[in-house]
Amino acid sequence: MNKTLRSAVLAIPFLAFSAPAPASGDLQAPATGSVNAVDAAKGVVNLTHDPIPALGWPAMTMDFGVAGTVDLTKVRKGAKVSFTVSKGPDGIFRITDIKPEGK
Ligand SMILES: [Cu+2]
Repeated sequence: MNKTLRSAVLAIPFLAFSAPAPASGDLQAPATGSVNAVDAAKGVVNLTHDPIPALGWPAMTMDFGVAGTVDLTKVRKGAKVSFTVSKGPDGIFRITDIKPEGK
């Protein structure tokens, strides 16, 4: 088998992996970032997050609202965190899980 043909054959299985579009209200993605500010009373956290490829988002600094189940009282300014961003049925992205990175 020549080199060009072999490359073509090896590439074929990857064509099967096109990501299915998630149902509305079902879109969520893992992310990491660092905490700039926390307002536990309002349920808002300001983060500088790394790129989120699953959402097509570049790295940026932004406010996130959190779901009612998220306890922000243990989230500290300056902490590196892992979190989950989920798109609600209202089309708004919120944090549904947040914890110190690596835990
Ligand atoms: Cu963002």
